[in-house]
Amino acid sequence: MKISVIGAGALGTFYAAMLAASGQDVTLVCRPKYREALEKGVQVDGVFQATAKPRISDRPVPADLVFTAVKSYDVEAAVEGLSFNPGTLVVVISNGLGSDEAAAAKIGSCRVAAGVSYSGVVFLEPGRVHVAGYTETVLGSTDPGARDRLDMALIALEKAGLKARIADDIRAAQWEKLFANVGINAITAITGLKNGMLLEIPELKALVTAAVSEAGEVARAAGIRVGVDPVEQTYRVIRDTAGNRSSMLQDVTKGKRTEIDVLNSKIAEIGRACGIPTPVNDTITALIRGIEHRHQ
Ligand code: KPL
Repeated sequence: MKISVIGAGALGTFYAAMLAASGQDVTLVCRPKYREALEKGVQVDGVFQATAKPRISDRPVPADLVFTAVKSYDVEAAVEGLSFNPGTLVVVISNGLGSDEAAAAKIGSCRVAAGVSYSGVVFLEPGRVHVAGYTETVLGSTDPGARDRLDMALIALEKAGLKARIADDIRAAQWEKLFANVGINAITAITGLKNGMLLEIPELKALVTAAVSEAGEVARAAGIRVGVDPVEQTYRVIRDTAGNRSSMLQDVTKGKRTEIDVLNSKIAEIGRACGIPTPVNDTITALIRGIEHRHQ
């Protein structure tokens, strides 16, 4: 089976290295400027250790299983150039809501699954990442055609030694992860702190709790049946990824655009549509917008 991983950021490098190190046929698709560095090999350290030499390409290659590990705002462009065989499954690994639906609108929902990744992966340099904590990948699709192919992705991840499972209700699974991202990402990006500090500083713990409680109310109003308590779930993810620098903290440190649109801002947007006020998420969104403007 041919696997391709699109995106050589923290998550893409992590998945490509783990899959290739387990002997699977993997191509890591990256931007041309990273090609030379990645051709020397990729390396994971920390909780997982792996070195591998996946094939490197600066354009999409035909594959049976594709993992996209790009930012939510780059997903549509990433799937646009793909070529498929009749059984190809594209697993869109992203934070927030809507990326898999955007991919499905471009390439057809029967080819698209969503991947929810709980992975404390830190990008060190092109080809090198550090895993600071617990990792798990939850897979699922709302399309029966894609659901039939999910085992292919599950088996590939398990062969790579990665914890993975298929969710019956992928939308609920995305919301469960969204709660954690709403509580962690922007507040760590604003404060510059690692995830674990959010439970150490009482005022920040209260802020996390307020942001996630709002998100829980919005989910209920939107008719999402989540199987977890939003706040407890967020505290659990904070503990599991305590040593991690969140992806948004890594983005603002590099002066990059953040994923606020699909996280706290998305909660505010759905809240408005459902008539639920979200002052805490509105404020957090405004602060991140300000930080993004610093770099323009
Ligand atoms: O998904 C993450 C992220 O940083 O985007 C968590 C789980 C919060 C780990 O840092």
